[in-house]
Amino acid sequence: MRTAISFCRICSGNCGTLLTIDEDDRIASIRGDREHPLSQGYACSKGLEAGEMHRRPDRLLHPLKRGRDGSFERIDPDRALDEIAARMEAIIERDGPVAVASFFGTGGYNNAAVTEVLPAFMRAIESPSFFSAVTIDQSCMLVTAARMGAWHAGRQPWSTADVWMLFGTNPLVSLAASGGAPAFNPSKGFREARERGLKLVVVDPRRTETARYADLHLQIRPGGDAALAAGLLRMLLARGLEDRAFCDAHIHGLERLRAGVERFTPEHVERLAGIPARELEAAAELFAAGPRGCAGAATGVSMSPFSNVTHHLIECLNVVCGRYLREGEAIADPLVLTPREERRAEVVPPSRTWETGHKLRVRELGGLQSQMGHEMPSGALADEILLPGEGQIRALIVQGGNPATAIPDQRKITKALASLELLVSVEPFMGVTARMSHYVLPPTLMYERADFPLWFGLSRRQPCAFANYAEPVVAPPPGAQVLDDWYVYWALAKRMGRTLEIAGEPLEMDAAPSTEDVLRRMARGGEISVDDLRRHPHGRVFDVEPQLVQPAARGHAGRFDVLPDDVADELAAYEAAAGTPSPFGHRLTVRRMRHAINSYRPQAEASTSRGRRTYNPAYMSPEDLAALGLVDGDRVRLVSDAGEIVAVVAADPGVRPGVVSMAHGWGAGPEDDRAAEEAGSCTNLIISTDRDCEAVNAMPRMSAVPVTVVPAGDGSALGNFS
Ligand SMILES: Nc1nc2c(c(=O)[nH]1)N[C@H]1C(S)=C(S)[C@@H](COP(=O)(O)OP(=O)(O)OC[C@H]3O[C@@H](n4cnc5c(=O)[nH]c(N)nc54)[C@H](O)[C@@H]3O)O[C@H]1N2
Ligand SMILES: Nc1nc2c(c(=O)[nH]1)N[C@H]1C(S)=C(S)[C@@H](COP(=O)(O)OP(=O)(O)OC[C@H]3O[C@@H](n4cnc5c(=O)[nH]c(N)nc54)[C@H](O)[C@@H]3O)O[C@H]1N2
Ligand code: SF4
Ligand SMILES: [Mo]
Repeated sequence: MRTAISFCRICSGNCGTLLTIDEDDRIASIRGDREHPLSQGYACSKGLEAGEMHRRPDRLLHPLKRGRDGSFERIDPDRALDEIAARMEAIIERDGPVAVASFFGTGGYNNAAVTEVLPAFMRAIESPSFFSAVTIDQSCMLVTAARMGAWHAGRQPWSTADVWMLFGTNPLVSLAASGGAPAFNPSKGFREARERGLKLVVVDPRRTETARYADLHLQIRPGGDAALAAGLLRMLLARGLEDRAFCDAHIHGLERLRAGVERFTPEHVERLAGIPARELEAAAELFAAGPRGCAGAATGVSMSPFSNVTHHLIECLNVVCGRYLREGEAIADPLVLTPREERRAEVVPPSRTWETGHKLRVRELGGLQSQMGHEMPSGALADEILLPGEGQIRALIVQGGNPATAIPDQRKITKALASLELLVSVEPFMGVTARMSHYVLPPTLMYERADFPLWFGLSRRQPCAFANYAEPVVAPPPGAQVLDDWYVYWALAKRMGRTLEIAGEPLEMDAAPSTEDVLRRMARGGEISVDDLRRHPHGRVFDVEPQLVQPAARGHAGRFDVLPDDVADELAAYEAAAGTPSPFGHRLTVRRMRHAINSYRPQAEASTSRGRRTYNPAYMSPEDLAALGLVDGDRVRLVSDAGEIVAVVAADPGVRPGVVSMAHGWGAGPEDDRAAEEAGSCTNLIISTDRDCEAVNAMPRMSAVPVTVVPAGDGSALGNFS
């Protein structure tokens, strides 16, 4: 037995872990690492049981090729790469590089090297067809920054905040960092902040684990957030609670905003969002009192209808109250492994990235600029694949994703994927997308490879100047032919005679670099070297020179555009839609489950034996269940305007009546009629990408989806869809 120090890469928490490894190089047990400066011993069941993920009997250990009859056979890794490269080359030759696309999923993000190498591969083959989970996740944030502008120095941090308002996020389970809320050991982070006096407002139709820490929980009607944010803005502006000096210096269109939200009186907000006037007032007062703090949102907002205008208005709360770092203030998280970026007290003006650059043929949709490059909207991927003619996508490589389950309108996206000439999955398990792929290339798993945490090279995500490095601590299982994720793209580029560039410099293309070489290439020019970092296996908060916000550049004239025309139009359209009565009785809302990451359940084998749910229940309030004559465990049909699924209900007194709260990423695929109790139910079978999509980024309406709940009797012989 030996022990090893590492960190978990299943979700963005990146909790420090201590592994016990047996004589056969197998992970015997995992504990949370108390000496990890951020997670301080915290780890969830997924991380504690990740040893099982490495040795699950269904883990893929050899590359597979699908035959005509749909069955898979092993193929030598080099041969698989030769064949894939040759097919990509032929498609590029015939149809141009646009025909070769990639989809970067959640399983790719927690692997630092591939986040650089896959975009480098797309640049090397000159293909603009880059898609990722970002555009079906929280791309409203990118849209807001590109339409309103963004503050170059970033927001005020959690550590000095007096108030925080969270819209549609449950970091206690998701470890999502909404605008800077604690994403490392979140329960401790929230508890300690409360103890020092931080006031927390949580806006969520469900009494979540996070809402338990709230001073004020607004149990909003799903999809009501735009009305609430507009009502809050109206109240703040009417009472003169804005930061006048900041508004005068940095905002364009404040009077337009004031006029635009004028209609959102407390009565109107109550009608649209179900929030009583006294709660609206209490929230406005808490937020305005600050004086420091922030409003942040995540998937409950980004997936609801009119998500872009909603997020825009939420960010306006920060803008009008000037909740940003000013000249001379210290930045919480200076970068230590890469060169510091200057951060200035100025507005980065709106960029409207989708108006220039590559466009899809579908609705002429443009791209969004993320950390990984120019991203095309995944909500339109299926249509783009299915639309014949010049520019059609004919090959797709999926990096750690499961688009067949993750992208709404499952029937359409699976039809599109099935129509491709070449579909490749870099994927450790046989999920719905892998099963459809021509080639499946299984990767090493986290404890088998060197890595940085997810937030590598990204400032504004960590609470301090923290850095960490993981060594590979176990070997892949004996005989396994697994490849480090990034290597796949290097090997394809080499075969296609292309040179990859990282941080503006070419990567060695004659002989494959090691994973460590790639990571070293990413970490250049910082104050701390990888060698320094490796002397601190628990990770370290580096005592570096403080980084201060610099003054605005000379002559800088950027301003926040708080209510551009398209945002005003969306607000009017929102109001009209929200005020229209619906024939559907309930609203289906998104949520996360503790033991799953989207469609990925790392401890799948262990779940049944430990009594965890093997499906995604439809959580409803006990009153709603009683009214429908249902009890916990009954089957229902959930009917939307796009289809219907069978689901199994569970009572949750924390769910607002009228709401069906259900996780996505379940179900066996549209052609597989395993029961809802066995495989779960795929909510994306009843979500459309033909209507209710955002204009800019094609984000579908994935939460607050109108549904009717129909009791399915004793449900015998019902499949997971009908
Ligand atoms: N209706 C509805 N749809 C949604 C959402 C919703 O809330 N509701 N949420 C959306 C969101 S936020 C997201 S991010 C997307 C997720 O969309 P995807 O990222 O496409 O889906 P995941 O299920 O996260 O797929 C991750 C895959 O990575 C694999 N994997 C795990 N570890 C590794 C690794 O080390 N290497 C590689 N190569 N693969 C690995 C897993 O086996 C899994 O198949 O879904 C979106 N879709
Ligand atoms: N355990 C676990 N952790 C995860 C994941 C997982 O699947 N499981 N997925 C990861 C991924 S890919 C992502 S993107 C993040 C997401 O991280 P979060 O956005 O924090 O996700 P949730 O925990 O689902 O929180 C969303 C909340 O929004 C609420 N909500 C739904 N509709 C509305 C609405 O209309 N208005 C408001 N105000 N609230 C609404 C839901 O009730 C829910 O509590 O989590 C990541 N972490
Ligand atoms: S899955 Fe996320 S929260 Fe759980 S141990 Fe791993 S990093 Fe931490
Ligand atoms: Mo996500």
